[in-house]
Amino acid sequence: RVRVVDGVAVKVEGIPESGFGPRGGLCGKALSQIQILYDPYRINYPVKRTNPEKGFGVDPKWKRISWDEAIGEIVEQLARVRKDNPNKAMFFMSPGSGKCYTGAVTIQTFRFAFGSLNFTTGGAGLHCGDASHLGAGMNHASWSIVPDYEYCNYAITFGSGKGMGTGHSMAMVGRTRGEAIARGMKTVAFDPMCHGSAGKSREWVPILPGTDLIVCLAMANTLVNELGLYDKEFLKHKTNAPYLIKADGRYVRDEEGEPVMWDLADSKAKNWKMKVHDPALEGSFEVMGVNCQPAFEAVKENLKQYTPERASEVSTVPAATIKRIAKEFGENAKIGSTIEIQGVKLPYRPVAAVQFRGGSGHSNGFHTYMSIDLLNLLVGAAEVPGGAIGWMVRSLGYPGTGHLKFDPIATKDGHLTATCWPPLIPGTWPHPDPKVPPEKLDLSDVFTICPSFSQFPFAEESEEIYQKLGLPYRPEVLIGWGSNLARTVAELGAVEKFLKSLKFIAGSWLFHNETTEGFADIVLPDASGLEALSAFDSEWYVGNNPVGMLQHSYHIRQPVVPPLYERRQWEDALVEIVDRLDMHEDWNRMLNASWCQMIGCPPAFAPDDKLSWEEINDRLLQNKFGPEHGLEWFKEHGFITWPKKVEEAYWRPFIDARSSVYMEYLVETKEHLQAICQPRDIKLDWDQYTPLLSWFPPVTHKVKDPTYDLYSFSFKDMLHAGSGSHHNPLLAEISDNSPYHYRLLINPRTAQAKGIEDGDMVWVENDHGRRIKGKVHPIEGMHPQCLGMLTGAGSTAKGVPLALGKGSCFNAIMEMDLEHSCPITLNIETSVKVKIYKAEV
Ligand SMILES: Nc1nc2c(c(=O)[nH]1)N[C@H]1C(S)=C(S)[C@@H](COP(=O)(O)OP(=O)(O)OC[C@H]3O[C@@H](n4cnc5c(=O)[nH]c(N)nc54)[C@H](O)[C@@H]3O)O[C@H]1N2
Ligand SMILES: Nc1nc2c(c(=O)[nH]1)N[C@H]1C(S)=C(S)[C@@H](COP(=O)(O)OP(=O)(O)OC[C@H]3O[C@@H](n4cnc5c(=O)[nH]c(N)nc54)[C@H](O)[C@@H]3O)O[C@H]1N2
Ligand SMILES: [Mo]
Repeated sequence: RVRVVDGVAVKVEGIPESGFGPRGGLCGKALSQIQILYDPYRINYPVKRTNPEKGFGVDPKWKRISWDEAIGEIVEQLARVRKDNPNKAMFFMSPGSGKCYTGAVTIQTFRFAFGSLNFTTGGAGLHCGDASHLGAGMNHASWSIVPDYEYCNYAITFGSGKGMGTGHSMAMVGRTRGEAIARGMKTVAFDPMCHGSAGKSREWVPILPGTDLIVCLAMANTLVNELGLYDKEFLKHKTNAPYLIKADGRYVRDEEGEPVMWDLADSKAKNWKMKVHDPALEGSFEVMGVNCQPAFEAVKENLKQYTPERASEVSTVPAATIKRIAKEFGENAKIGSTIEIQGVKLPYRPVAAVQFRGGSGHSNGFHTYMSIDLLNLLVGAAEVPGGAIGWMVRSLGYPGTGHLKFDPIATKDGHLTATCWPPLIPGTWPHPDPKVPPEKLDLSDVFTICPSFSQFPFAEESEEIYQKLGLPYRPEVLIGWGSNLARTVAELGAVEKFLKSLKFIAGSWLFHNETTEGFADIVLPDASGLEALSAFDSEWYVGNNPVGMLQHSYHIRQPVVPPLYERRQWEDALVEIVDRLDMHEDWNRMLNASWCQMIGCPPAFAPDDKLSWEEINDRLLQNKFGPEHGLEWFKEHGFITWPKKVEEAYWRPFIDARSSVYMEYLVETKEHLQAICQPRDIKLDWDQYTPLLSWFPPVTHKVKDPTYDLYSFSFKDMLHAGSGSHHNPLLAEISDNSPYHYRLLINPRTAQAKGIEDGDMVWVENDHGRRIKGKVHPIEGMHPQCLGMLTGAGSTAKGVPLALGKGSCFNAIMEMDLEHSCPITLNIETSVKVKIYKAEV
């Protein structure tokens, strides 16, 4: 809610009546939106590059042009490639602004209407989501998970600031977390640094980057093999633990091709579609002449090798700590207990283990995510009160219309599948079969478990791999908004080379950044969050809605002042592009498919509709909430709420679908992918394609040269959003006065041993010779073998002078190739092994 005095916005406030937020409080980023609105460095007019040369640091020689001319050039380029091959146009967006859902929705809808398979979010997802979204999608049907803070008593985070300054729906999660702490919840943070999450937790467990996997396997081993603390009922009926597997690792399947379990109740093999009373979790059986065992038997056996002592050697976490936390987690789960909510009796499991970019952003990301989540599945703490819960994946409908109705369901092999997953993004279940030649630039049609945020086409090795796989075309045009992908992907030189290879780059931004200055041909002046209209911001249910029993809330965004100068909302410009390309039929079809049918609403758009951005928003609101709740109603009321039912919040007991403790699908995917990759000499770490969750050292742990003795990483901060917030005057002033924001943080004893003092200028160099410079600041809250720096610092863009030259750009020392990626999800390795040495000042 924004206070406007005499037409001038003066203050941003929270909305106490809405449960979707902190009930009134705000973070610094929200408060400083006013500074963005009136910043004198904003882009106010469309501009065109007149310098044909491109690259980091090149002066674009901007020339102001009219909106008509700017859209005209974009349309000309799009029309040209659409006739030739629409896939030559790649579209992009960023989650880096507060309008990310609106932007994602519209650009995705547009590119599918346009006919292109190519979309990128740059570094987004590649760093943070490939493993996390895949894992949450597979096991929870949701984009991400959090502890159900309303009921949780014991929460562990593995590299995640969820509710502590970062992560999704931070303000809402932060409030409910705060309330839980006030009533005594214990929080434990595994993190190399005592900052966002660990600094706000009861217990900080320092850990080496990339080793959460072995710690979780050791905790699972302790729970299963030592303490016998696991939820047999949950494993039997809500996971694939009882599915019978053969010696080759595959399921035993019946005549219908369905996987089977052994029902102890009547000593028969039955498939998942039948009523199985008491499926066996242990033992060995003979079914249809085949010797087999329940998957859980294999899981249990495999875990035995991961002793807390072994995990301790790798991770530096003391074995006794691993054992104690495993025991506390298991005991606090209160396995077998129930709770009554709204008169419904439900399992009560008040513990959760969650992670995000810090945990799974590694070359062992898949196994890491799944092993952390295994802790939840072992004790049955998933989508029940107190456990790990996802964002909204089940809706029984808005009561006034019955629309907005969707459910997670069981599909292939009885496995859980999300149905309101963001349209057109792969990643949940079932995974398609890998195929060649590929059609998509991100190669997610080859690496089909990757939720499509990949290093391709940015990586240096892209061309070589495209040739090996026979990708029949190359991109020419890049269009979108917001992202600063030139700097936020990784390996700056490779990204520069790719961006220079394109014929035309255009997009909409608030400020210039390395991407616009170095590479864009046309830059449009976007309207900022306070100047924009959107009913789409609440639209991404699985990633951006009230969790747990917090009531359903659907908010709109509306301009508090009209856009200043010639600024214009990007979505409004996009509708004009649809118009000028005469794409209405395709556009309306995609609006219906993605934003009506997909979420249990009737279609709302006719093929020949020619609607403005306002009219599209109005149509969608009426479609969901009835004709009396159109845009006019929402402009007056801001948001609509309705109570949540327990069956929606805690759907697990009501939905017959299973999560995985055993990744059988990897056996087949490995075979199919090997058949493609091996004859073409494409190397992957095939060992990771094992159905049994296992320890794989990340690439940083394979660096042999002992002079590279520090694990470096970057972290996010409550005050900043990616690379885009460092120029904000309010935030810049606070950051300039903080000793942490723009320094290289190391442990005081590490500094001393290296003869380095507070304020010394050093080089940070990786084992491939890439290096960056920065000023050291020693802090106690840093693992002695680590070096941390703030994400998004180190700007070189002239258009944002308050950010220019502050801090170091971590991405400049990140490697980007298959070796530095998770071979299953393609998540990039976000930790870098480095050495540091004094630099000349
Ligand atoms: N304020 C703010 N909020 C944001 C964002 C933002 O830029 N600013 N960005 C949004 C986006 S796009 C994302 S992806 C999320 C990211 O949300 P998070 O993943 O919560 O944030 P990060 O700071 O990237 O990483 C979390 C923690 O992981 C630690 N870490 C690094 N490596 C490891 C490791 O190997 N193991 C463990 N256990 N810890 C490790 C870091 O020290 C850090 O404290 O936040 C979202 N919310
Ligand atoms: N070293 C390192 N690199 C990282 C990360 C990390 O933690 N460390 N995090 C990774 C992750 S998780 C992510 S998601 C990506 C994020 O990387 P990006 O998607 O590139 O996001 P930002 O860096 O926030 O840059 C967003 C740009 O959008 C602009 N912007 C902000 N609001 C608006 C708006 O309303 N409209 C328009 N048109 N523009 C706007 C900002 O000015 C800024 O230039 O970075 C990844 N890269
Ligand atoms: Mo992200």
